[in-house]
Amino acid sequence: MLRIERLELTEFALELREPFRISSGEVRRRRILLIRAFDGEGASGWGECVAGERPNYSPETIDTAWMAISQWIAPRLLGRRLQDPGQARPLLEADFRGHFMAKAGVEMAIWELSARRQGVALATLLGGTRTRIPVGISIGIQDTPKALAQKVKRALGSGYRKIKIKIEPKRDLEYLEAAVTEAPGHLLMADANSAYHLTDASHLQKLDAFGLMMIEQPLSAGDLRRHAQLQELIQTPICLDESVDCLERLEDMIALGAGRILNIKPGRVGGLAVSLAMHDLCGAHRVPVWCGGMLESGIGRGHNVALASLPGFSLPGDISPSRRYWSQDIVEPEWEMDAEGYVTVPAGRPGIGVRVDEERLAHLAVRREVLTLS
Ligand code: OSB
Ligand code: MG
Repeated sequence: MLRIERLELTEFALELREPFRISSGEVRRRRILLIRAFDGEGASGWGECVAGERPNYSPETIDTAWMAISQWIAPRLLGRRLQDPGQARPLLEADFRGHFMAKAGVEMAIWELSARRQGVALATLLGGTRTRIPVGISIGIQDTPKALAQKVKRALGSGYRKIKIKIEPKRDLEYLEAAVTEAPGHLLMADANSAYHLTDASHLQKLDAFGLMMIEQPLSAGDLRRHAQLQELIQTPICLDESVDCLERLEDMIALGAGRILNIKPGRVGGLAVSLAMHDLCGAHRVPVWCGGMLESGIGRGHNVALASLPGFSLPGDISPSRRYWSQDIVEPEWEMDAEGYVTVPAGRPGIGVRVDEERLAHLAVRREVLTLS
């Protein structure tokens, strides 16, 4: 039994060590929204909302999420008794559409709170079995193919087990050509973040020559049927990201053949309960899954590591170590990757297994709100 007594929201920002550019925009400074849930008995848990500053990846932003949490989510959860953290999500469903990133940030804080109350690792609470997670890097769009080739070479040398290259029309074939001079195609994949249209099918067929692991989200989020048509025309397996924000969309993906692989981001799909259901459904249909990333701080990263410890996460996740993104993360210890390209699941420690540097967070905070009953 668990009662949510208080929710605390904090916004702060971390400077990325290098700008991260996708087809729809660039991030240099990551605005981050953290959620801390308290049980009123001395325990608390952390969550992170993955929404960006602008609605270029999804319709939500960090500011819409803040409003959704304080106006709509908190009143549905505060003071409620939950048998287990899996009961949080249904309370946010019946009369409240969308805002999955806002919902996820809070739901994940409740899972972490629950794990800490029980003194178990979040990975264990979720049913995780892996002790270490294979890691992939996501490389943003570079100014030149040569610059990309250098990044790919360095990533391979660091041990990364999958290398994802952001592409867009006019920055695709030449760039992938440069990438395959440094790494074999079966370690490479491309992510278009919805930059293409079905009318580009004959162009996208040219990507088949690279033997990529997959192409992620070539078309718009709503284009499930068009993704299925595209998959008929190309050899490279399509992996969906933006398109699948709830369990029903995953059912549609499978039924239509709109994608052969799923990128599960708990922050995109409304949290860990939905992620578990997606993991199970994909397992039943033999759809490989992996855990994506959203340039999270060490807190969101901890949730992703815990989720990726489930047995079905057979492909490397976008779970790079803290150093890849920040000169200093907000957690201790920072997330690290070994020379073989694995992150270790912190099995012996409760919750996500890392400590939040609260003093530094207080120093960096630009906005705070405490939500309680009354
Ligand atoms: O499409 O997977 C994506 C980051 C921001 C927005 C969208 C995406 C990404 C990434 C980063 O690819 C993955 C990471 O956190 O390392
Ligand atoms: Mg993606």
